Amino acid sequence: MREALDPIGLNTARIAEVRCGVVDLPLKRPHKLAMATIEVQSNVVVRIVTDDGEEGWGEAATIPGYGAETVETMAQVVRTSLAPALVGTEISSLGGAAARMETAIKRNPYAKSAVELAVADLMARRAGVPMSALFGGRRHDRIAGLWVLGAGEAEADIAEAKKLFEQKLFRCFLLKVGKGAPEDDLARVRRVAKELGDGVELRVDVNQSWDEPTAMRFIPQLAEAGITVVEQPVRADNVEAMRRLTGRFPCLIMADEPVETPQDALRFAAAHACDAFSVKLGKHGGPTATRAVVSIAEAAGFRMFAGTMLESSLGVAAHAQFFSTVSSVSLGNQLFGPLLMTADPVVAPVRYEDFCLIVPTGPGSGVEIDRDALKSLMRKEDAACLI
Ligand code: MUC
Ligand code: MG
Repeated sequence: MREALDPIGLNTARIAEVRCGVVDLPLKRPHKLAMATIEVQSNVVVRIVTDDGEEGWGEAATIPGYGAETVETMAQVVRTSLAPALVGTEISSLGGAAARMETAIKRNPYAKSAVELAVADLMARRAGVPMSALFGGRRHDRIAGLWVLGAGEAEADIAEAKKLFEQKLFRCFLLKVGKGAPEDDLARVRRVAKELGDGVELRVDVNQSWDEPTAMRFIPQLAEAGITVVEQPVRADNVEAMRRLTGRFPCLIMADEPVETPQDALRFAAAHACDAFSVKLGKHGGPTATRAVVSIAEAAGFRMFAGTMLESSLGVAAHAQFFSTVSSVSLGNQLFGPLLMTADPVVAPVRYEDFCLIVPTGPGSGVEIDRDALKSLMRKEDAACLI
C-alpha cells in the first residue's frame, strides 16, 4: 500500500502546547497618537509546540484606546479559550485552526491572529517554506514603507524625517494628528510639508478624532498643503460621514478602525465609504480572516495599506509574508515598529532597504526567536509560559 502522502508529518503531528506571554518593548521616543502616548510597546507573543517537539511563534500588538483588546485580555483569551481549542488537534490546516478558534470564542481578533500566525509559522517551518507559501504564494519581495512621525512637534518630526530620508529608509511619512486643535495640526502639517519639500509623500491619521464639520473644513486645507491620504478622520461608527467625505477632496480617504470583519469591509465597499483600507492581521483576526477583507477590497477596487499596531520583527515578518502575496499593496506599509524600538526578540531583525521593507526568505516567518532577548523582555510573571 502506497505510503500515505504525509512526508512532513502535517497530518500526524498534533499541537501539544499553546503558550503565551507579554513582552514590553521600550521605544526610542514617546510615540504620540490622538488616543495615547506610548513609551513602552507591550505585545503578546504565542509559542506553539507539537508532540514531536517542533515550535512556531506568533505576535499581536494593540494600542491603548485603539480597539477593544489589551495585551492582558489577549493573553487571557489565548490561555483560557484558544489554547484549549487547539491542543490535541493536528497541525495540518490553518483554516481548521481558525475555525476552531471562532467556535471557541467570538471577536477577539488580535488574540486569534497571534495564535494563527504561530500555527502558520510552525506549518511553514515543517514544510521548509516561507509562510507566504501558505498564503497563496509570493508576488513581491519588498513593500514600499511609510514612517509615522509621532513626536507630536514639527521640529522633531522634520529632523526625524530628514534623517530617515537621507538613510534611504523612508520617503513617505504620516503625521499623527487629532490630539490637539485642528488649526495647530494644520499648521504643523504645513510646516513639515514646507521643510521636507516635494521629494517625500505626506499623509495624516486622525484616529477618529474629528466630527464631520471639522473634517469637511480641514481636509481640503490638508490636501492643499500636500497631504495625499487622510486616514480615519471621523468616528469609526460614522460610515455615512466617511461616505460623504470620500471622493470630495483631492486626497484619498482611508478607513482603519471601523474595518475589522469582512462584513465591515463589505459595508464600506457597498457604500463606497472610503478609497482605501488599512489592512492589519491583528485587527481582522489573522491571515485567514484578513484574506477575506483583502478579497473584498480587491473586488471593490479599494487601495490597500499594510497597517501596523507596532509589532516587533516577529509580527512584522509575518505581516511581510502575508502582504507579499497580496496583488497590490499600492499604499505601501507602516510596519516600522522594529526601528522605533530599542529591543527586538529575534536573532536578526527584519530589513529595511531603499525605502522598502524586505520580505524575509527563510522558512516560516523568516525570523528566528532570540530566547535570551525574549526572556529579558518578557514580563516576569509570564517567563515560565514561553521558554
Ligand atoms: C493606526 O494606524 O492607527 C499604531 C501605531 C501607529 O503609529 O499607528 C497605529 C495604528
Ligand atoms: Mg490608523
